[in-house]
Amino acid sequence: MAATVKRSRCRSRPGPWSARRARTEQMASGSASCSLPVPGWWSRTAVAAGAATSISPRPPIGLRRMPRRESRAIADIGLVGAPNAGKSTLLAALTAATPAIGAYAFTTISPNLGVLEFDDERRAVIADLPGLIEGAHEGRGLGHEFLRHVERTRVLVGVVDGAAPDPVASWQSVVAELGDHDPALLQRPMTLVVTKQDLSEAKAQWPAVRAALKATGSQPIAVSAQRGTGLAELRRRLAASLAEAESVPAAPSAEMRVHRFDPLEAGWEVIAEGEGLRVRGRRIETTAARTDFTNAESRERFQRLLERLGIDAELRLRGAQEGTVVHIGGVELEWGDEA
Ligand SMILES: Nc1nc2c(ncn2[C@@H]2O[C@H](COP(=O)(O)OP(=O)(O)OP(=O)(O)O)[C@@H](O)[C@H]2O)c(=O)[nH]1
Ligand SMILES: [Mg+2]
Repeated sequence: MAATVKRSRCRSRPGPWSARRARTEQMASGSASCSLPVPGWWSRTAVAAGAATSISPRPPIGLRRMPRRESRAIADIGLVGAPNAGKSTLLAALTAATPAIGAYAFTTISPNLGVLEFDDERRAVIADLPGLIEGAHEGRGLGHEFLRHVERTRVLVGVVDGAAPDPVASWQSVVAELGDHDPALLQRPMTLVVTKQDLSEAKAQWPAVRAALKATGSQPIAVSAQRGTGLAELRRRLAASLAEAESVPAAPSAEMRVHRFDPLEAGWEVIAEGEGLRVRGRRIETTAARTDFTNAESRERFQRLLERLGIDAELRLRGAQEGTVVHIGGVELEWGDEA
């Protein structure tokens, strides 16, 4: 049975990654949903990919809006690579997680999460994602689903099987799938590891693999997840990548923002979408994406912005009522009635 997490666990804590950590730790433990009975809101938060949702008691007054499906980050760091590359083994080597590991493709079909602890006591959640095969961006091998998991991480670790017959070609096909799905994924900070270096095939190929990957602008690290070699360097790089990711806005690449004509840059509009409504507008979408809906103060701030911009009133005019789903960027909110 799903336990209800204490209110304080759902509050953001100081430190760059800790608020997300609070939520993803719950997901990692597979346990709970945040229940934050704040006036004006009720909370129903997806706790893990495919996990059941839970609904907190309704507040006595006001409108209720809440995220219907959590579309924000599942983890700070995502491990990406071809099937069987060694992603789950790497997760197990870096964290206390105990994912299934197998000498065959698609051992992992939903993300495994672990908590990576840094020397300075910071922590980050790391997700071992299912393997990507050629054609993933067209949905092959559950590719669409797997690529959506990749979207929901902030920095990436590319895991290259150093003992594969052609490690570089196999990695390049993963890169192609990421880019075909969304070119912005390739703009994310990414550290490349070439793993299985305890095997003689991997050791023999390493100089050529390193040279080929360096030629593409990467600085690959040789690791053996089984022996633990190279992991200290990987941790250092990840700490730096996370710091870099914190300073980069969560929006698409700067290039897209500069060149794209966006009539809604400064304003917003409400349009019909399926049986629900969609609010479009750069500012409101960006704010929605950055709002931690598990945090009561953040939710209230977001609500005040909806009211201040007049979006709240427009939604009512457009017929928003009990159960209407309102999409804002990748976030879904459910409209509740007024008490
Ligand atoms: N010798 C050696 N074998 C490794 C290493 N890392 C992974 N393996 C082996 O490679 C195989 C695949 O490992 P996994 O960690 O399950 O690979 P994965 O990338 O998670 O695979 P999928 O979940 O199927 O995408 C297993 O047989 C592991 O034991 C390593 O550092 N050294
Ligand atoms: Mg795996």
